[in-house]
Amino acid sequence: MCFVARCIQKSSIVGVFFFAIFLSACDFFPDPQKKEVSIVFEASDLGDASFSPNPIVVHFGGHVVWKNNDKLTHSIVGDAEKGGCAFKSEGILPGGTFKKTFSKRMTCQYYCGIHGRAMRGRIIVK
Ligand SMILES: [Cu+2]
Repeated sequence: MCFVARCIQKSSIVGVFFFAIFLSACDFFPDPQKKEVSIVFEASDLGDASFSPNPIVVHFGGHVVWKNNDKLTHSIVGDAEKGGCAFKSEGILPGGTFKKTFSKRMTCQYYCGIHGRAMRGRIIVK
């Protein structure tokens, strides 16, 4: 094998090695500011059980990522009538996600913009 080929091979092995370390570090140190909420299978009319976990506690400045594990599209609407969190996601397709950062300490109620309050959840921002 020529010198250049050997160099390239060596550097890619080193690259893969560091990339693997980087990936495993991500597993060991998950983002403490990130909380994931599942929109559960057949969530449409499960009430408080449409989201899991529910309620969820997130630290001030942290964010919540909703993952749609259902076969229908849902959306997330912050319930402005019940506490001061007014926000609205686009439709979240099956398998899709929506991320929202919370920078104020509060309790936030939310529901699905498509199925209404038959799907509801709560976020406690500490
Ligand atoms: Cu829905």
